[in-house]
Amino acid sequence: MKLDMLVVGAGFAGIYQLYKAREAGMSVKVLEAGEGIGGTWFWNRYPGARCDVESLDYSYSFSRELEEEWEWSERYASQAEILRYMNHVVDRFELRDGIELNARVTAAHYDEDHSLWHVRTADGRHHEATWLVMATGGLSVPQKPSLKGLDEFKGPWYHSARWPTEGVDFTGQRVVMIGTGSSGVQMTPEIAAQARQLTVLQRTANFSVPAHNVPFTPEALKAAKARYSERRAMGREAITGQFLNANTKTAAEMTPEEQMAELEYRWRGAGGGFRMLRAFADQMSRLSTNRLVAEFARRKIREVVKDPRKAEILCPKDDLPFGTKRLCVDTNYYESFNLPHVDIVDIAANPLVEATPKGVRLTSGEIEFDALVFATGFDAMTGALKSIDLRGEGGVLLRDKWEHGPTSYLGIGIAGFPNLFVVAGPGSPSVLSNMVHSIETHVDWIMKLIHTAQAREARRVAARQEAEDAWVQRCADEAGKTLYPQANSWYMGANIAGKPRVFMAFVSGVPLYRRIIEEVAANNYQGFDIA
Ligand code: N01
Repeated sequence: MKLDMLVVGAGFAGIYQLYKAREAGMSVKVLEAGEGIGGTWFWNRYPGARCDVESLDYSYSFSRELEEEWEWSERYASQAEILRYMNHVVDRFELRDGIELNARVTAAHYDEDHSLWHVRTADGRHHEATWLVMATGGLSVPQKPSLKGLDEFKGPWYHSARWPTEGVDFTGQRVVMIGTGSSGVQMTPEIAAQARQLTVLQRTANFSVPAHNVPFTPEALKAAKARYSERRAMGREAITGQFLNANTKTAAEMTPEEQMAELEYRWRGAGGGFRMLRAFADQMSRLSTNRLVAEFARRKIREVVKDPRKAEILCPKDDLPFGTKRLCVDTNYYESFNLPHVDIVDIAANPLVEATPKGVRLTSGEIEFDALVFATGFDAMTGALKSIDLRGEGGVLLRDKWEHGPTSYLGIGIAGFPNLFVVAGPGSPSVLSNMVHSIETHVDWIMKLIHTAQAREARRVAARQEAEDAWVQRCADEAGKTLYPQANSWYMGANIAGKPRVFMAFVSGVPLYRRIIEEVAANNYQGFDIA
């Protein structure tokens, strides 16, 4: 049966897309690879997994009733609580029967003669739809490093993004963990609390800031909810789609005492988390200002970590501007290294050579342990889309089109791939923003475009190549005005060997981006052919 719409992925994006398409009276189905809904929050169930965007912001805003009735228990929600929330949303809005689980999409081919998409799943099933929405997420294809001889290792190994559902008990074990991004930083204190010994292998030190997570008291939650619409409105006008009380002054406009007071406020309890990215208006564009923040953060690390050897390894180097690799937000990460059984090893200086039956060999010698944990991240932004045999007009394979990096128009449409939309894809603020906010913005916009096409009885909606080229250039130009491209980050594709080095997100913020896409819509969807 031909559907109006197929959606790939049942995370935050796919669930909201299903809700909106049903509200519009469309026939729609979501195909989800996992055996449960939740996307990133289904797969990433490693110890300590928690969202580092505050729960009151990292949640749907489309339903006032939902906002009212759901009670977040903490300032930053745990993976388990977010997954409960997503399941609640699916049941509350009666969406479950629109989602097919265990349905990994392996191919999607555009049929030019009939203006529709043929979609196949791993078990050989075939579906057809006019519209195809890729809600596949930016961080859904895990990266296991090609550690030589891994098969030789006799103990168990785990990846943060494929954690066993039943959990892992490390009590009494010697554990080695590779990777110090957000996942590794969140896991460290949790594994340290169980293991007999934890050795963290770090290739690049990144900055991490304290979350200051707290449970909500009923009074605090009630007060926050009383001003929820104001909070959402402030979020919409903030660069990352969440209100972080951004300082509008540049560092040069402040005295050294004012600068320090600003930084202290952001590091301490009243601030915390991503507020540290907004201490000065020019901190992501002027190196001298960024260095003030970086030096402040290094001082804090040295204050917390008592062993100077460990502290020096944990301090990010001067060639990594603060925040240009995704900032980590932690609870007791640096403090964990004050425990005698927790150590950090700099594998840039002392490289990892291979796995052995009892552990791993570094240049300096072998470390023996019982269990190995990979916190080595993802083939970010493009991994999920490129893993599908996704073919547009003329049979062009997306994988080939994106050989030199992802290209799109507004991060939503891809020239040559009509009637296909990407939610929070490369070329949009996506991973630099509060994802749930960006997802709602995209889905609402996509639905309006579809309504426009339907009202005109159009069968084909496609981004124009020249519009895509101009947008790709604009994204690169905007990124070039910032310090972001200086880092070897996953934003740049630098964490995957051989991946093209391109800054993959729209860097200039949620409010500007929203104004651009609203103008495009107001100008008759300039840059799209609606035929
Ligand atoms: O992955 P990462 P992640 N040998 O890519 C190292 C989101 N997230 O899973 O920096 C040795 O950040 C790598 O080293 P280097 C968030 O957006 C959100 O931690 O490439 N080491 C790095 O230290 C986040 O940014 C939450 O030199 C290797 C680490 O592994 C994104 O997901 C929580 C290596 C990978 O860090 C990804 O985070 C968790 C190798 N071959 C994640 N390959 C929230 O709280 C990689 N590394 C919302």
